[in-house]
Amino acid sequence: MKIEKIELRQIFLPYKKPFETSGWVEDGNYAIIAKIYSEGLIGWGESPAGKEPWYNEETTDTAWSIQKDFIVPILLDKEITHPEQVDVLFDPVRGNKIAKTALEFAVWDIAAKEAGISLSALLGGDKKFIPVGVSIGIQKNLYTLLQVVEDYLKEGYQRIKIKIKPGYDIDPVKAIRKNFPHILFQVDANSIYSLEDTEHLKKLDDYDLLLIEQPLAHDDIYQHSKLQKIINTPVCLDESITSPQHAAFALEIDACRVINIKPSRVGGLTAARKIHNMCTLKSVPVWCGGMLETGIGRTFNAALASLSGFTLPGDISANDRYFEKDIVLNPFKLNYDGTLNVPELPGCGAIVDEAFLETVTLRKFSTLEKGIYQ
Ligand code: OSB
Ligand code: MG
Repeated sequence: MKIEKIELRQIFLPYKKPFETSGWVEDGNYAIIAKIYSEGLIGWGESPAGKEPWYNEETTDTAWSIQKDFIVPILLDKEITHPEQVDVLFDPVRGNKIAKTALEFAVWDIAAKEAGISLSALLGGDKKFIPVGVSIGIQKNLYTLLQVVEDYLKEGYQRIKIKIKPGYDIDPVKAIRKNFPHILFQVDANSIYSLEDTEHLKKLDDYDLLLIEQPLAHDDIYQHSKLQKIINTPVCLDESITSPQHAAFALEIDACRVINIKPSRVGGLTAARKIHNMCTLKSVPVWCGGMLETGIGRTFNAALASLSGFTLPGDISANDRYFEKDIVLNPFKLNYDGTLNVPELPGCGAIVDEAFLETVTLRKFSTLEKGIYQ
């Protein structure tokens, strides 16, 4: 495939409700949507960078600048024979994984469309339905939290994840476990604790949690191995696994017993699948996390989660859990058994509502035949 033209647009799509973690609040999705043209085909991608650098060091602005100045020029006019080449092409640009993702995704989308098969099939996925859960932000009190959990369980979500922070950890976990003794249940700390909190975190061992996600520093792996030696709850890494190499290191030193794979955190599907393959060989369970993506990014997560090693429910909830109206015409709907259908259309499967996309666009960039223009 020859990459003939690339368009970027930064959007703002408000969430139904603000999403609060241990360290920040998000009011909407500020992603960058990429559209790539190649020989009559169109590929879509999404870089779900935040407006502020609270999750990791990237923001919408840094991603925009890296894409415009470095990533787009690398990809433009290239002849790509396999989407795995993109990872190699982007490698000279250090870090900036979220920035790379939209373009990497779009090439995978075109490759699947070229082959006339779904992205899941191209990746080697073997599931038609993927089990999903929901990630619940910090609520104003325990009563509201229990209500929100109950509502999502009634909708059919298979697993509940709550965000925790000091002063809002043991009590909410205890309350949920008491009211819903048999549910699949896990917590996410988004790097708010330190090793000094080990004894406190050990109290979570009493509540049969599937895992605790990223309790310690966002850039730490070693201290997580010290924590994992003392607590029984499986540690799951999110923020600190930014490459297959980090995943290998973390598994080697038993810093985690589960990995949350977000393709956007590791630069795209090629790296994400490598981590999946590595974990499968070592019988380490993985699940697909999310970044509150639009209906475009969501399809890539779903295709990835169709691979056999994704045995735990993902944070790939139905679109209506996030948005009043999404930028796709075919949003994911939750099935009664708490699964989502893996898209079957050729490519990623998102049918983009381009007229609506235009109305939520904050800025645009396009390459033309000669040179790059804004
Ligand atoms: O830590 O997993 C996280 C959302 C934004 C940034 C980081 C995280 C999250 C979530 C929600 O937990 C995942 C989703 O529903 O997409
Ligand atoms: Mg997380």
